Amino acid sequence: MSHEDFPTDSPAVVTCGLPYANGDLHIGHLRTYVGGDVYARALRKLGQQTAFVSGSDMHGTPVAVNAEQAGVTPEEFALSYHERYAETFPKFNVEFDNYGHTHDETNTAVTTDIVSRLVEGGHVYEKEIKVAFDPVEEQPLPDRYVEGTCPYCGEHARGDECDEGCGRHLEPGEIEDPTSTLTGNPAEYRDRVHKFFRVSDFQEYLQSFIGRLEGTSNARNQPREWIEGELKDWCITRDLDWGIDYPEADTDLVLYVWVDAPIEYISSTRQYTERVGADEYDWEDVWKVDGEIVHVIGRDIIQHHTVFWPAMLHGADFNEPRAVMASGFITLNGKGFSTSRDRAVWADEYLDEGFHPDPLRYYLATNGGFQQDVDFSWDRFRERVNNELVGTVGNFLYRSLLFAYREFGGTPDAELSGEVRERIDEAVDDFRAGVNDYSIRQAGNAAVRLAGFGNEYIQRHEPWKLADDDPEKAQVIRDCVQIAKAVGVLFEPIAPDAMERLWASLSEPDSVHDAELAAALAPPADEFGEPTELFEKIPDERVEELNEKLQARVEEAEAADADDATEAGDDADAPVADLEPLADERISFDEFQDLDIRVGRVLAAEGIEGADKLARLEVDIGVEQRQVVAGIKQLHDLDALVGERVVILANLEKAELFGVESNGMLLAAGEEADLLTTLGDAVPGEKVR
Ligand code: B3M
Ligand code: ZN
Repeated sequence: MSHEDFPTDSPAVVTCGLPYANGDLHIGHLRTYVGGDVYARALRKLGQQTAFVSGSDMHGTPVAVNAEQAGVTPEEFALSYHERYAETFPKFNVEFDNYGHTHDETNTAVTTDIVSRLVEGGHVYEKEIKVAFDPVEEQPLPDRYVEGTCPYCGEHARGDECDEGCGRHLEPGEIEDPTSTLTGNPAEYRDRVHKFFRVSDFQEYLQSFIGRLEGTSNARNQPREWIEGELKDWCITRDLDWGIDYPEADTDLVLYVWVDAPIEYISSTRQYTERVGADEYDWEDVWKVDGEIVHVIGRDIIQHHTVFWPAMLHGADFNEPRAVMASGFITLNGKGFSTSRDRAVWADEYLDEGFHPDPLRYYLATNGGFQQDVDFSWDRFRERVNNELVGTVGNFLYRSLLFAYREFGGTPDAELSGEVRERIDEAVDDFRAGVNDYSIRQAGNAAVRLAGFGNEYIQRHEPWKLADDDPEKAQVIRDCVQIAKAVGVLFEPIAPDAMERLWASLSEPDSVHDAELAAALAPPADEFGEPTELFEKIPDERVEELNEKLQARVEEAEAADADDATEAGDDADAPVADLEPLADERISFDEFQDLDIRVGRVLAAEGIEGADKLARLEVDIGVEQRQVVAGIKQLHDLDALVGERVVILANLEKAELFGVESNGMLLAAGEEADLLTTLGDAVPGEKVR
């Protein structure tokens, strides 16, 4: 791996976190897969050789528990979901080069090899630990078979993760007040011998790795705290029948699901090579020599991908990841998705309602930065489809190509103007920068902005008012056809199907999927036919109907499980903020006026040494420059904040934090310190009222 800008000479692999094969997919899941697919396509646009792989996560208690409830074997259960996923992804144009699963022969072989290498390297040892047992059923209770209290934050936690509190991975034996999720019986801890991966061997390595890691800032910053503190060793075996056997004849332990799951990234790449041949794409080159490995995941599994996984790869002599892109969660109308309450927009449902996949891809990829939480609502969906996809992109493409077709039967004979050439170059640069910044939103918006420019350009020149023999008419239309072609190239990662249709309208001989950035400025075909409209408006009534359906469904599900209180634990796929009650007491307007709140612009931001959470910011608030200290070190990419508009409480009394004076307070919302900014162009120093 090079750490040079893409495209590089090394082959890349883009992977998506493996979905547990244990339930239906909803659009919250799709965010990661669409994100990965857009990113892989965008890399190819740059000319980067890229494979895009994933697979189903078949093992572990998330599958075993659900299979048991369904009354079938875990294998049968997981395979049936695996097959469904393999069919569903292509329907959203999420086109994996290989989609395998963790229970197949390849993954069993690769996992056994990697674990054996770790054992040979002396990184695995045996230890007696306490594991939870159901004393009535005489059954061990690994992972999701047990719930209780998180020892770190005191919140309710389940199995191997503190899913409602601090998000930490929990080792066997760590959960306090354990009870069995199978029977509700209080569990007891018993001694068992298990295998441990000595993560602490890799502390120094991980510290240097994290300095090199690219990707979204949450994935690069969050692990610092774990890696700088004491690294705990990791229990890699479980008392379970379902999984890959620990490679040692005299144990009946299986490997912990989080060991063989990421290894599927490698196995899936290998299967791809087995299909296309090593001359075309060599998995060993990628994973053992110098591949550009990019992992696209949900933000709840950052620790696995930035601590355990790179340590395993390094210990087994494999390449390290170049980048981790961790997406935020999706909420639905401001609240968490809830599979058990049926408060979700299901992948199948979206398609059954007759929607095309491209608009959803557009929404998921560009509605917020990849690492930000994004809210889905049918209203917002309609708004973005109607205004941006139809209003900006579709409108420009259709009107300009229709004009070209009617007046010239294709591309008029004229030179491309300097202004338009430059504007297309700018869009291409913007796209390329987006890819190198791991921002699919930026890459996607480059095309939308270019189409916006096209609309403005055609409006400015009003070619319909020009005489047929006026050379300006041919010129303007020639320019517009080129803009349309460039939009086709740059928007393909987001809307592959619509852009393929555009490509056909332009009589391009090859597929837009294979077109690289240079095609944006390559001459368009002289002749082409009548274009078709590429995107469809969503009528208001449709949205009302969809909202009503969703609400009715949620009410029905809530009524059905009103007295079933035991489910609370696995309810929210995305954590919903615990909202504080509204303040009882009112304040007067005068009291509000006492707060001197100002717009500011960040001039500099850096972490305070020795402090885990604190950062020091220099903020221009118009009248003067202020130094403020804020608890955002791990929550934001500090470099990226420079230049951003923020909101400051300017007349808060000064304080000293970690020896640094804070002269004002940065305003932010929620646990993740979502920074307040302004929608318009307020300048530093303007008062907020
Ligand atoms: N199967 C799903 C999750 O925890 C889990 C991902 C594995 S990625 C190697 O989101
Ligand atoms: Zn916790």
